Amino acid sequence: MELMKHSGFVAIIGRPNVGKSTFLNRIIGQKIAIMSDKAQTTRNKIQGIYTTTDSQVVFIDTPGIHKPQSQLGDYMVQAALSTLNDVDAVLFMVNATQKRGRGDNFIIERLKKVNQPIFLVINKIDQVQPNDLLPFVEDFRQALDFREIYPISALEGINCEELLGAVTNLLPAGPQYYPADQITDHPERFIVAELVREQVLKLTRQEVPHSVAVVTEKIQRQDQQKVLVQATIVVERSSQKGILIGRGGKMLKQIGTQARKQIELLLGDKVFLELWVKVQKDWRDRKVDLQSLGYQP
Ligand code: GDP
Ligand code: K
Ligand code: MG
Repeated sequence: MELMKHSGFVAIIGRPNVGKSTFLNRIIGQKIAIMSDKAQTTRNKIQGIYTTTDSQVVFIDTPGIHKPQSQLGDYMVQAALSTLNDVDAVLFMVNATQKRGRGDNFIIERLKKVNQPIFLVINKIDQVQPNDLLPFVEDFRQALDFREIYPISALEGINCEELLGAVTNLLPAGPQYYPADQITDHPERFIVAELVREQVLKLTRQEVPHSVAVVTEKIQRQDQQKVLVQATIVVERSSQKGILIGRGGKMLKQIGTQARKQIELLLGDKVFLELWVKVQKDWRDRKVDLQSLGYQP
C-alpha cells in the first residue's frame, strides 16, 4: 500500500448548531451532511474524505453534544463522544456569537482526557465584530490547552483553507484509507434519505422535525439518465402524518420537489422521486425501531 505524506482521522465536535456540518460540506465541496437551523439535525457520525496527491484527511462530523431526552438522543451523544478516542486530532467548534456555556464546559471536561491535539475552531465570525473576538478567545484559552485557535466562517469560507492546511500538516505519514474518488463512508441511499429529511426539517416545526426518520426503499437507474427514487418518511403519530402530507397533499409535494433537486445534484441525473409517509409509534424510544432505522450503537 502506498504511504501518504499525511493521513488520518479528525473529529469535529461541538454543541448543536455551531456549524459542524456546514464546515464539513465546505471542505468536501459537496453536500454529504445535511444542515439546518434546528438542533440535532445530524444524527449519525458522517465521514467526509478529503484527498490530495500526497494526503488524505478523514473528517468525522458528529451529532451535536446535548442533554439527551430520548433513546435516540442518547445514541447521538454516544456517537459523538466515542469518536474522541480513536482520532488523530480534534476540532472543537464553537459559535463566535455565543459565550462559553454549560454545554461547552461539558465537552471541555471530556476533552481534558484526550491526548491528541485539539484545535479550537471559532465559527460564524461573519456575525461578530473583530474587537469582540479577543476576549472570546481568551476565555476559551483559559479553559483548555489548545494546539491552535482558528476563527472561521464555514458559511462564507473565511479561513477554512488555512485550517484545513494546518490540520493536514499535523497528521503523520500513513496509509490511504479510502480510494481517491470516495468522499464519504455512507452509501448513496443514506445521503438520499438524509436529503429528504433535510427538507422535512426545513419545512416543518416544533416536534415534527425530531419525530421524523427517512428510509430509502429503492434507487433504480432507468434509461436516459433517469433515476427512480422511492423513500418512506417515518413519523411517531398519525397527527404528524397529517402535517407532513398537508392539505390536499401540498406539504408532501413541497418536500418532494425540494428534495428531488438536492438528490439530482448528488446523483448527477434526473430523478423521479416517490415519497410515502408511515406511522411507527414512538420509534425514538424503541431500541428495535432505532436499529431498523439506522441508529444502531
Ligand atoms: P451543526 O448542528 O453544528 O452541524 O450546524 P449546521 O451545519 O447544521 O448549521 C447550523 C446553522 O448555522 C445553519 O443554519 C447554518 O447555515 C448556520 N451556519 C453555519 N456556519 C455558519 C457561519 O459561518 N456563519 C453563519 N452566519 N451561519 C452559519
Ligand atoms: K443543525
Ligand atoms: Mg450537523
